[in-house]
Amino acid sequence: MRQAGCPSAPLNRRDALSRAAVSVALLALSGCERRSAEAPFQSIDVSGAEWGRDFRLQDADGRTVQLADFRGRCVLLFFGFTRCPDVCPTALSRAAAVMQRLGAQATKLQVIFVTVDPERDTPAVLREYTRAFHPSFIGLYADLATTASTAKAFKVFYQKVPTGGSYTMDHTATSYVFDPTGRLRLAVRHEQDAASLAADVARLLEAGS
Ligand SMILES: [Cu+2]
Repeated sequence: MRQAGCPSAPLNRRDALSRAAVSVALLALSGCERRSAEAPFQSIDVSGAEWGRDFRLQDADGRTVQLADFRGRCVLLFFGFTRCPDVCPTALSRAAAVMQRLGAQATKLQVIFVTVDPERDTPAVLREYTRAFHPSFIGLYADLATTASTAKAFKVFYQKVPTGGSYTMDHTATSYVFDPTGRLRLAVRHEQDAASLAADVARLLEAGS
């Protein structure tokens, strides 16, 4: 009865059945949660993480910047490089859209772009780049060793990829959100939309400092 050349059919069926079972279980779970607690964040909740505690980097004016400078506000942190063709512009455009959605609360969110390419992203380049997305965004940099240790502390991977006579950078596309007390709370997938990210940030702001 089963056709030769279609060996995956039984596997698919089993897969579909187990997926249905999982869905039912998840539905039951979410029903419970809705009664007892708030809905989960749309971003990945990394509250209590032992990593990503702080950074010490330079801003475009050469001032040392660390997380404590933003107490009382949420921080959206992203690592990238200004010559990035796609991922960084997308992430920063989304951050700008989040600002717009936050409305009056937008002053309570600081967006920070950390370059993983400090050799080419000079302070002037960084300033011009971040301001093109939103006047309040800031770009931070460090020497190569500090850049590497900071990225590692945030579980961010990056590496140079040669392109003919030049190079581009591969890098992690995750953004991070800190709450107003300076604790790392959320990891944001590159694919997540501005609306759900804005809702998550608003919730952290409402929870207070
Ligand atoms: Cu990028």
